[in-house]
Amino acid sequence: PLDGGMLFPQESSFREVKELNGLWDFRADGSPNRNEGFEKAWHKRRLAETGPVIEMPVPASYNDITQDPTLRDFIGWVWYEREVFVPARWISDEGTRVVLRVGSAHYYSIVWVNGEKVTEHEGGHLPFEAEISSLIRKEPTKPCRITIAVNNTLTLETLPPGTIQYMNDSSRYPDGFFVQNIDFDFFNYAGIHRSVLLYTTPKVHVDDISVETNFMDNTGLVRYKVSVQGGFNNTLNITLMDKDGHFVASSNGSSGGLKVVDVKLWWPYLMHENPGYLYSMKVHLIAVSETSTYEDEYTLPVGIRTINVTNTQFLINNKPFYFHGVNKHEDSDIRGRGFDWPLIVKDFNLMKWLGVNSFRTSHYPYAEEILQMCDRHGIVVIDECPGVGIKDIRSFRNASLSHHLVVMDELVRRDKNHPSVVMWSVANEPASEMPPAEFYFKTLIEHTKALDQTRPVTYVTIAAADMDKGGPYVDVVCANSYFAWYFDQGRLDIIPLQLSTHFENWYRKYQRPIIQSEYGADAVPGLHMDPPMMFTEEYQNALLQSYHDVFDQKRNQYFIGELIWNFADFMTSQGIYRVVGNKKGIFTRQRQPKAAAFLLRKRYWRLANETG
Ligand code: GCB
Repeated sequence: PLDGGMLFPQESSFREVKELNGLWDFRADGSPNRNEGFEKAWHKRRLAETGPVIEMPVPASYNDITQDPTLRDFIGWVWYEREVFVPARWISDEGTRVVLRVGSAHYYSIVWVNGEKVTEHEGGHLPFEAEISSLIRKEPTKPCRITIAVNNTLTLETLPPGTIQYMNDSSRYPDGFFVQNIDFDFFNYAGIHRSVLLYTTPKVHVDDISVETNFMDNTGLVRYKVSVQGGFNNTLNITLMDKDGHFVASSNGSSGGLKVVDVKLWWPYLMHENPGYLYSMKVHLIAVSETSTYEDEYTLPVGIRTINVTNTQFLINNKPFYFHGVNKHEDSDIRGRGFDWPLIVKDFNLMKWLGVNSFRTSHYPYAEEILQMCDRHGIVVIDECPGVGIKDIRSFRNASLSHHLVVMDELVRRDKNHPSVVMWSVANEPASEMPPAEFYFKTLIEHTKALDQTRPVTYVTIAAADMDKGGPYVDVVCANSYFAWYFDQGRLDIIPLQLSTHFENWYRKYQRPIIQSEYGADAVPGLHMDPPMMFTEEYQNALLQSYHDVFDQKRNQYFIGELIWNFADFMTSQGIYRVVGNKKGIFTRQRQPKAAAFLLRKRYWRLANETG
């Protein structure tokens, strides 16, 4: 189990937050062994004193910021640094705890403050933090220098995995020439992708909160657990308020239940006239130690809802839920995978315009701010960990599995309280037909279920039902397929037969509900042909339409959802299958609609009326 909680930083009367976003000094370590930064201890001095630096925005991927192809495709350590003034009151008040938090960095990070190492973290897409209170008190009058070294090298033990291949034929490749091999279809963007923050809590503070919700008839129940760090004599008061701030229920102590009379349930978008209803749970702490008194407060949004899965249905609040949604990426021009509010809000507006009620966080956990928006808007989420591209038999070994289990620990710890998150996905398209996959997925799924007993668990498969080894362990079958695209290219006429057979095989074997978790076709915007040909907007439309006809036949049986691949075009590595990235978006990378967006919109609003 992990040490401590990972509550989203929040301001309250007893907590402050200071964003460190903006321009940082930056240098990629281009030395042949990529190790000069450590040999010369760049963290000991200002980065600008150890060599040339450039300005780098945080948050952003560094890859597309400059005109330098070496930096775009860089593999190895890059160094970020900036100085920050810490408010004097944070330093003088010994009862204040100061924490440095990185929302996410890709992939391996080491953090120093004033030259002293404070933490390291393995894995992108998830937050990490370090308490730096005593360090900043050592040199109270100087600005505090934060250095973060980030390495994007992928190995067989990272998630996603990757390998480095050295080319040794000196008649064809220069000395030291290497390529990175990856088995996933998106650009390996790197850098500091989410906000870097300093935040404070009282020394004795609310460290973690977990809630589980239920209801019976008109009465809701919120069961909670609060953990506190430090203190002797802690008093915890818990107050639940409705959306308008009116008192609903209260309790005290570190665990208990709150009863909600005339409960307003959390409903998905388009399933109810008032979707995304959130209560606020205020956790108030007074801690008395031998010498002092501490006070802390943290407010958690709480949506009251239940999730259940039967052989044929996915139930939210005991009502069948049909997923009509999208797969996304955190991806856009220039900033790559960097957090960007205008992009996020635009995407939500587009999703609502489309009539989307759900999405999958393909292929890694998205920013917490995105999940908070899903909570508020009632957009249902399948929360996927970065287990993508597990294709090499060596990535099923124990060392890889151990890391995968830790990533699930971190993911569940971060996202457990979001009502929008209705299912965990532990992987995307692994080589689940390989013999070691059975033990691997059994262990991984059992582990995830032990962490969270309230949500179903799945992984997304591309294998056929008779080959797939992890199928017995999932609650919902999430199956991808690309009929008439990667196979039988151009032959739209085979879709009805092949897709029906595929579904029937899965259902017969496992009797689990099925989601079409990916399907689609590349379309280069503006390319037209009738009769349709591959890569035209007409072909994308025709392919989707053929899939939809089959979905509609299975919808009242065991078929519970459709997630198009993909919401928008996105960047990939270079290769003959990709014309400047993957073009299966129904929107362009700049979020303009292709013809398919209008087809989907018509369908989703119709489905909302029929199923909601
Ligand atoms: C898939 C993958 C996704 C790819 C997509 C494609 O099966 O899960 O990451 O981008 O197919 O377009 O090939």
